[in-house]
Amino acid sequence: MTLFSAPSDPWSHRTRIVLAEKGISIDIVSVEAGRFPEDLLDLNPYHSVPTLVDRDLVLYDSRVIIEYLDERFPHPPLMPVDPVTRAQFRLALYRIERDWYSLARQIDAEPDKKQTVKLKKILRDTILQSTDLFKVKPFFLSDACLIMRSTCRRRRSRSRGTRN
Ligand SMILES: N[C@@H](CCC(=O)N[C@@H](CS)C(=O)NCC(=O)O)C(=O)O
Repeated sequence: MTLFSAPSDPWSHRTRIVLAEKGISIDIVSVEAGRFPEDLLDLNPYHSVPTLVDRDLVLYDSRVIIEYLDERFPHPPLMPVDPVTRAQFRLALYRIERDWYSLARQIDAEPDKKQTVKLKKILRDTILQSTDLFKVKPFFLSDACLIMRSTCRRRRSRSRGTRN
């Protein structure tokens, strides 16, 4: 399995968090935005990263890739079990995509430095406004939200010099 991924691309990052959490071994092809290799351009009509190649299957769009990985490698499961929490989880992802990722995209595309500083401040403020959401439960949304939980756990173990 191969993942085309860009080092500063948040959509590639979230795909790689899922790969790491599930312990999936994969070849990572690191590409630079705007300088994609021919094989990636041939595989993906939208010319975007992340792009996953699993034998004959080619997937693009991080959400599509992440859902495929979660179904193909079910352990540990990243989605909660009950429909209400699943829906809340999807809604939270949708809001993060609309409110945070859209700003990240604008920052990336903005040529003017002053405007970039402004946009970064808006993004920082938007994230800070959400801190109450993170305080509601010990981990984002619920105990079932494994992506956040494992990321936090991984960071803690790293700072303690242990891994679990
Ligand atoms: N909704 C897509 C967004 C992917 C996306 O916009 N990726 C950017 C990251 S740089 C990209 O590949 N842009 C095309 C380019 O830079 O040429 C996803 O979730 O994968």
